[in-house]
Amino acid sequence: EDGSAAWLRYAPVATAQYRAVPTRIVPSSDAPMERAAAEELQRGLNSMLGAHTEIAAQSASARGAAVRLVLTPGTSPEALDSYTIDTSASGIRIAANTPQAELYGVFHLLELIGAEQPLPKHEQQTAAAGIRWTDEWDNMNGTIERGYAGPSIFFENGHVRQDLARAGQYARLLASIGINGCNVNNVNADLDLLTPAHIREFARLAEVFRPWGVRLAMSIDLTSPQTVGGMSTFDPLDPAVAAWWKDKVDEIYRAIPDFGGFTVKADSEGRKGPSQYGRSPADAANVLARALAPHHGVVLYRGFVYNNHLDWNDHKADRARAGVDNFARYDGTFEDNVIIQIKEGPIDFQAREPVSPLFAALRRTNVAIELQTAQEYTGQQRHMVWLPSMWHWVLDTDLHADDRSTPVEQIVTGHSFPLANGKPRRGGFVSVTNVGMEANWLHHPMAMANLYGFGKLAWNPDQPLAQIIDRWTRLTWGNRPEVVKLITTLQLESWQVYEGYTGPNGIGTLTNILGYHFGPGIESAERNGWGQWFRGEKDGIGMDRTANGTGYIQQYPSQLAAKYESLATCPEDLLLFFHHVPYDYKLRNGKTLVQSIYDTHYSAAAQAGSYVTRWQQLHGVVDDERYEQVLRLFRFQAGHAIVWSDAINNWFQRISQIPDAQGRVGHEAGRVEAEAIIGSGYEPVDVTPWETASGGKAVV
Ligand code: BDP
Repeated sequence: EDGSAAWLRYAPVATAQYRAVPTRIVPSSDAPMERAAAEELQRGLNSMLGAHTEIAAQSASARGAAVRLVLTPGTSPEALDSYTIDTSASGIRIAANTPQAELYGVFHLLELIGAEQPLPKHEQQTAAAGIRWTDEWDNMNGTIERGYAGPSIFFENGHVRQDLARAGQYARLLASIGINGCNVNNVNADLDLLTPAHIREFARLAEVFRPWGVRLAMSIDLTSPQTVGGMSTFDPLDPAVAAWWKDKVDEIYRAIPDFGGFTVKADSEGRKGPSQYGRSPADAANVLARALAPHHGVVLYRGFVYNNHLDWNDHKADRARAGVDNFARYDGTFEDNVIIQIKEGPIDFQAREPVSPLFAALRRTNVAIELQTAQEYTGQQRHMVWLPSMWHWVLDTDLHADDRSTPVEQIVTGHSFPLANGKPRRGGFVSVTNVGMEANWLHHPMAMANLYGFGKLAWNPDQPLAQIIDRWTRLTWGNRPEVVKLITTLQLESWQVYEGYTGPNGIGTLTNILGYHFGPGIESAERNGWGQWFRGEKDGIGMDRTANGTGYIQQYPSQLAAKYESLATCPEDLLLFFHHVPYDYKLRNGKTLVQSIYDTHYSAAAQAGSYVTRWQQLHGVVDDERYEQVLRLFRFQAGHAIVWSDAINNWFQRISQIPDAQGRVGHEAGRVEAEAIIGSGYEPVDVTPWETASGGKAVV
């Protein structure tokens, strides 16, 4: 059990309730996707039920009991993927409106069996939105930006890999959770990506995705007309530039007829963009959109545009404002195949942020939500953090646009504001995933529950979290009740535990901001030019984003703005995101802010520590290989949670000058400091920043 099968292990199940499942499969046709669906069904049934299932010729469809796959295509190319499953005396019928939905129906049936659930008499499922993509931040040299599980499965040495077996396996995993697009390269795109030679290589990748209904997409750099085309400009309003993009896109579609589209990061973190020519994001997005439209391709233009040279001394400067400031005024001017891809929060994937107000500001423009399965700021797959808990909270957040109910999930699925540029709205969900060559894809055996959960929420954002994690656990670890109970309990508590020992009360992830984003680095998160600040000062802490401060809160629709603006109604888990308050500010639980910070860190670190002993109950119950891997990671997390909570509590005690009421800070029980050990050849040294080592010292 090396984890490579993820949730598609197809382990044997108790067969009693599946006796009536026929052993004959009648495919809908011999086309590649339909063939893949029939073969997947055969593989799953044989493996889980110990059956000898055969795939019949299509013409055999009329006679005898069978699992029948039926394709009834609709007329609109924009129709959402949909399938039904019916069981009756003559067998099981899976009917779908697209070949990929047929695959989804097959995977759903197999999932029910794998999780030992009863089969439905009749079930109908339709995707919540058309865009259900992953973004992979892979570079063509084989490295992955913010990838934590080995090198790229797509590229090496500047080329698409020769052996794409793993890319094909990944596409199958994506299809099994309803994902229909995969952008394979870094949003910080290689500048020579679009050369003819590379496009031919990308076509090979698209080929291994195709049987799984996963459309290949690419991130592109807007300077490509210069860097690849040799032109003197990349001004999106220059007709020659528009012509270049049109030719380039036509060339791509000749090689990849089902190409999904482009993702664009521009005018952000050093990437060039339309601002260089005084042009807008709409100008840039639309020139690409017009080239892609005849082929039904889309542009996912990222809303992650901000000035990364903000001045710390300017108390009005606020990176959180950038989304609305840069995009709201262009609402309604984007082509209808442009989708603005908005990170879930206004900063950058912190352990908790409020929802981006840009979702409510774009009323006549397509939008998709960008979530991050790669745990960049949430423990980098060395800590267990089940992010669907956070995502569900985000998707459920009601922005109250126009004083009516407009939860994020209704916005990104096109229900709250039904039109974009006069056409039915398109939108959806994107996950930055960054799988790698390590056998189990994401390093931590628990981390694939995040990708699984993403797929499930993208298909149906209303699916209960408890059901999602229950299914994942059964498929990944087996159906034994004690296994299911323990793993689901741990996963469901993990986000709040992580938040508790890293950054509660909306302070954000107090991590090393300038480098690798892992472990505490509190001072480095201030005065750094990147605007990711929490303004810890002598008098108090937190970013003042009220009307007196940066004014960010006013970017929300009025009801929500009023709630955040007032200390009396601001949710305390976002308090320091919105307000600058004194350290002895009284929280609703009666504790002072600083005491609550101390207590939360110690108790969350202790809870993370408890994962180890709780996990040990499964020794000999789950397979040894994954048991040991998880045990090792839980031990690491337990230790690192202590490092985190010590660092933050020491820092708070020093800056606030208010001691912990229980006297723990700086006197943590059971601690032996490395510098207190007398050893030859070692010397204590001061550590910078001091808070990242207990007592500010390490030994070398
Ligand atoms: C930040 C990452 C950086 C990405 C950027 C982005 O640290 O590596 O390039 O987001 O999303 O979180 O563009």
